[in-house]
Amino acid sequence: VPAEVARHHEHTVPPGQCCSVMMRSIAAPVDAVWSLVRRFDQPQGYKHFIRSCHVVDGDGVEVGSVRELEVVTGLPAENSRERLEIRDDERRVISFRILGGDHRLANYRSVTTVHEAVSQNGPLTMVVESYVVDVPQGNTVEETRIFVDTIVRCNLQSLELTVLRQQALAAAPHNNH
Ligand code: A8S
Repeated sequence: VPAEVARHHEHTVPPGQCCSVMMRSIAAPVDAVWSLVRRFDQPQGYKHFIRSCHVVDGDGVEVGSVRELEVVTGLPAENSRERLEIRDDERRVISFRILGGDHRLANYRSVTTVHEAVSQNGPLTMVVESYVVDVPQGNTVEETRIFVDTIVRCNLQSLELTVLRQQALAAAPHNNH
C-alpha cells in the first residue's frame, strides 16, 4: 500500500472515540471493485443494510455532497445523513462523515481504499476500510467496536459477493438468468 494512501487510515483518536480497520481481499480486477465502492450516490449497490439513498446536496460526486439514507428494518436506526469527504478516483480513496440521523453513531468517519494486489491466480484486489466514531454514552469502546466492525464486515462481504456475481454474469452472457 503506497504511503500516501496508508496515511488516510491514520486517525487521531481522542478519549471518548474509538477506531478500527478492516480488510478484505477479493478475487476480481481492481476496477470492478472500485466501480461499486466509488458510488457515494448509490451505497445500496452493495451495502445491504441500506434501503434507499437520496443525494440532497451537491451532485453525489463532488466533495461536500450530502446523502440521506433509509436503513432496512430490524436495525436500531432508520436513517442517516452523510457527507462526502474524499473521493479520489486516481488513488481509489473514498471517505464520508455522518452528519446526523436517528442512530447512535455520532461523528462517524470512514475511509475506504481499494488496491491492486499481486497474485499468480488471476486478478486480486484488497479493500481497506478504517473508521473513527464516538463511543455512545453507556457503552464501552469494546461494545462500540464490535457493533461497527460487524456492519463494516457485512458490507465488505456483500461487496465481494456483488463483484463476484457481476464477474460471473459478464463471463457467461448466455447463461445469466
Ligand atoms: C457504512 C457504515 C456503517 C453504517 C451504519 C457503520 C448504519 O448505516 C447502520 C446501522 C446503524 O445503527 C447506524 O459504511 C447507521 O455504512 C447499518 C444507520 C449509520
